[in-house]
Amino acid sequence: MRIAVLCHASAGGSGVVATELGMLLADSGHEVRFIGASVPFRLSGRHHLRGPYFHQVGNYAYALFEQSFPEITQANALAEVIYEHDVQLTHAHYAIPHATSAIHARAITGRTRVITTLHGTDVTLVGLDPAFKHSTRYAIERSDHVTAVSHFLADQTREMFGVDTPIEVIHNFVDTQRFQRNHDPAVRARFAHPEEAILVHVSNFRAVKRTEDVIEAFARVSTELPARLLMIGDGPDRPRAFELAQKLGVLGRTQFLGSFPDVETVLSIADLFMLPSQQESFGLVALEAMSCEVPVVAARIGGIPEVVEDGVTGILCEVRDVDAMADAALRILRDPATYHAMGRAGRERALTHFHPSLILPRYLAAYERLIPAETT
Ligand code: GMT
Repeated sequence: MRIAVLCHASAGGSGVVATELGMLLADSGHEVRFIGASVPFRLSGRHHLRGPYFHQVGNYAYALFEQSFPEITQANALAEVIYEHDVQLTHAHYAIPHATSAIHARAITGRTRVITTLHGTDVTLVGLDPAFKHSTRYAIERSDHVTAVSHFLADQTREMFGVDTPIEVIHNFVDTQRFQRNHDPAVRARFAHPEEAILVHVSNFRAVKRTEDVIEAFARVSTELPARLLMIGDGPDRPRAFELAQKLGVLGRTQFLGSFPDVETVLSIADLFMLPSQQESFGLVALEAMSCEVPVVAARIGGIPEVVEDGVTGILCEVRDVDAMADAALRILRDPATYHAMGRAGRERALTHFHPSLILPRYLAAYERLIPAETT
């Protein structure tokens, strides 16, 4: 099948899912083309002659225009790729602007079917803003098929937008080969002494991630046992998290490692993963941690309970309840039996519920319903 993919290139779960899915599809013989302003974060260095291919959307500036029009330039670039490569199906990850661009390109070309995957804030936050609400509803209603990454998100979409469009829930997946425990003490030694616990947080440091709660919870944990905190990613709240670490006297035990694509190098040696988000439609990075046998302490919010099994693969706490999160972390880290059992259960859950071999066929079946096999 000839497939175009639109996604956000910046470090974030929707781009990760789009990229990993595109790689899997290309590996199984499909012709996959990413179209965007820049190469998606995790695709960097991985697209090659056999695909997935990357087509860049130019940034067109003209003196008369007060702003650029990425939705139009992306739709135009997609239309070009559809004409040149006879693209049959466009998979838009995140409603805005990708689904609207894809629908626009479909109207221009009279070709391609559009499948939209809703990821989170495209529905729960930004998509609901009056600046985007009508366009988001239009994108949902006019896509040929819509999927959501959790039951929570599908329900929210129906409720918030009052749409009766069928929404298929296809959970995210994790590459369990890539995300697995690394037992090499030398790798661990790069970040901590053997007696220290390693706590990790990964996000794009937006307000919804509540990164300061990670710092506060860690400050309490580290008064009780030797520990290090590794903060991975970057975004608007990073300076505030840094300042709080300084203020609470834990900066010496905290490393802000910035953003990099191979987060498994750190997750694979972690002892605990923290995700105190205020909103999270799925929590892909919690799944990646589970796949690395890392127990998760997270907020009981959104789609997280569909991923992290409370009391089994981690502990869920109320949003903002930093004390409960610190207690949960201590309970896990102080009891080796609980720690190992949760780690193993997390890995098992990743293998049995979120393995690519379970999820890829779901997407392929959706594609094939739109593009029957005899026309490919
Ligand atoms: O919707 C967002 O905030 C952005 C998006 C991203 O690109 O990081 O995150 C969402 O999609 C991920 C992949 O499906 C999910 O794992 C995240 O939970 C979800 N984020 C939120 O709902 C806040």
